[in-house]
Amino acid sequence: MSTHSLEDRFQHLIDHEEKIEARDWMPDAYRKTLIRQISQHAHSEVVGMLPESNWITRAPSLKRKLALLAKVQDEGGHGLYLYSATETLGISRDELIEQLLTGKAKYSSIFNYPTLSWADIGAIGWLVDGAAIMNQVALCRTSYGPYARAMVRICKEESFHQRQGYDILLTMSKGSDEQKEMVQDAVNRWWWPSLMMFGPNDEASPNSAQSMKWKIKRLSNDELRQRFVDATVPQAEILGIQLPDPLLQYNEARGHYDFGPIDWEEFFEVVAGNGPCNKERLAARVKAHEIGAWVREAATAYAEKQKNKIISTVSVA
Ligand code: FAQ
Repeated sequence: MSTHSLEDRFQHLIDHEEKIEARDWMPDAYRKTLIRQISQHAHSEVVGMLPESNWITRAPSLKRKLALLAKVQDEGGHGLYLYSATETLGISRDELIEQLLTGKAKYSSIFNYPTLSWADIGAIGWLVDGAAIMNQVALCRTSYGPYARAMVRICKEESFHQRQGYDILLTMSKGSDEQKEMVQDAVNRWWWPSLMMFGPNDEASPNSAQSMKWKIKRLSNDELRQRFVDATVPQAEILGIQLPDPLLQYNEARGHYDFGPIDWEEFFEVVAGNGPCNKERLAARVKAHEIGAWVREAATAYAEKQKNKIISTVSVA
């Protein structure tokens, strides 16, 4: 079949809501876009463990510690599903990790901000996992089968994460004045970076048009951001806190909340590596990789031993 007719057939499958699987023909650019997006997503999950793990030893009760520990482990698991999904596209795990550790690959801007108080753990669950779910529910219908299937399980776990975060904030918002102030302070710092997670405005998003045509993305960056704001404002009212945006207001005519301008200069600075914690996050991943070298070596030696055992059993037989 000519490349032209292969492309027609590929687009026809997508237009008819069929999933593309690893062995199917796909245009190089589709493969490349998926490797970029899924691996950035995997890196985000793994780097995303760092800001929260910082609070495991300081969680205020055994119950909170257990929930946070489970959440951080879940994020590691999400990274593994997503690295596996990326590998189905013909790139090795080693290459992907190398791209992260050398700073070549991106990961979500949000994880370059510090966690200064226990309320930050609540704010991450409520806002960061909340934004992640908004984006990832749409990705359960993405056109690449292995990615879509990984997202189904991830979304179930993210929804628990969002609730545990909200529960932390709800408890604190019924507590002392000092606790209420901690909640407000955390939300003041996490609100705008959470809106940035959805990526640049649609007109400034170079990948969106093609990714929407291929149904890798099902909703645009701005559509998802708007849905997140609409869902989150009523939850902030229940907490009794102010979202840090004087322009936030319900627009009857649009049926949505209007919100103020996002500081895109800050976003691009963070993505370029100049956020408050970029260097610290990357250094932590490099250190973990170095410390874990013996585990990889031991696993490789064990696999080699097993292989030799099978070969000698077969040759004796
Ligand atoms: N940070 O043309 P677009 C989580 C880059 S998981 C850094 O719009 P696209 C779970 C983008 O890569 C959070 N870079 O790009 C958790 C592109 O650069 P490139 C991660 C960003 O791909 C919770 C350039 O800007 N989620 O939170 C960001 O069509 C709590 C132009 O942008 C995912 O990765 C950003 N925020 O749309 C874990 C979801 N936004 O590569 C622990 C999957 C954009 O061309 C604790 N990804 N860029 O040089 C997606 O849905 C998409 O990739 C978007 C970006 C929507 C993020």
